[in-house]
Amino acid sequence: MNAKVFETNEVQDLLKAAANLGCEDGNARAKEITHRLLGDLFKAIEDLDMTPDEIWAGVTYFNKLGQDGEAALLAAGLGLEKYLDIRMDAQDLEADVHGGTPRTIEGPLYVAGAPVRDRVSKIDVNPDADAGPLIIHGTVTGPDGKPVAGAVVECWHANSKGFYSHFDPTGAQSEFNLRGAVRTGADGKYEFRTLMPVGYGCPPHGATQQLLNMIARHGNRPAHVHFFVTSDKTRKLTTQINIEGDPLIWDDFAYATREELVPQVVDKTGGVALGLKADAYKDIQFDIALSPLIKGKDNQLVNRPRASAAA
Ligand code: MBD
Ligand code: FE
Repeated sequence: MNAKVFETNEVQDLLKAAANLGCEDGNARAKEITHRLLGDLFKAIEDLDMTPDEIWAGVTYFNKLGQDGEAALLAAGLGLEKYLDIRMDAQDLEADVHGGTPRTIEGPLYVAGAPVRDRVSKIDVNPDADAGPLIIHGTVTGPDGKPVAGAVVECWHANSKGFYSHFDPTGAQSEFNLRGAVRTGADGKYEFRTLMPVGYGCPPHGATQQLLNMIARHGNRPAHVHFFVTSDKTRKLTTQINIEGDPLIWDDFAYATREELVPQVVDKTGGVALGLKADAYKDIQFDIALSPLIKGKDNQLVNRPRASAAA
């Protein structure tokens, strides 16, 4: 079909009616976004001459996406979440905010409510025969380069199957396994004693993987560890580290890898004295530099619905 209808009054009026632009009631921002997104979709349907079959396949896809609870997973996989980071990075440059540990995406698997401990936390609760011990530690510094006391470092990561507690389809993990929070002391230091994670893969029969299969992409992430770092005097940092040597480090389906976020993994001994399950362990030093509040405020704090549980 070559007939062009998008620019006709009939279609333009339909868009305005659908977004309810003709009256003052309702949320003006919601109307603006609805009008724009719907218009962009209508235009794309015309430009690409999408068939009714394709449209209904897409509508059906949204139903499956919701049933699978994967909308936020798809947002990560399609680079939408990365795009938000690119925009925040650019806003920082414009506002002359430089340096500090780079942000990278939060992802959909955070759970609020992990127990907060002072300086050190052992966060592996469930045994995991296939995972060796790992210590992640470092110093949190502020914009002045000095250690930050009272910063809260939260971390969360997958087990040796690539599954996260709270979202584990096998039900094998207890609440907050491999999730923890540590408050720094005067020296700004934090430490997590845990087990080595393995990379995540999208649920093989879920909506996200279904789309990725159609476009010949994989749905895997390299092994990684997530962090939130908060303190009164700085902006909240959302970031991750990747485990050095993972073959997917530069092939992450969620585009979260950044050069500064691949710290060295060092072999160490003395784990038994530290309460680890073996004497030989892997050690990662990840120092965290926080960025300043802007006019006393965190200008980029992200509010999104997040899972929570009681510790
Ligand atoms: C993850 O563990 C993750 O971090 C992201 C971004 C998406 C899916 C699973
Ligand atoms: Fe993750």
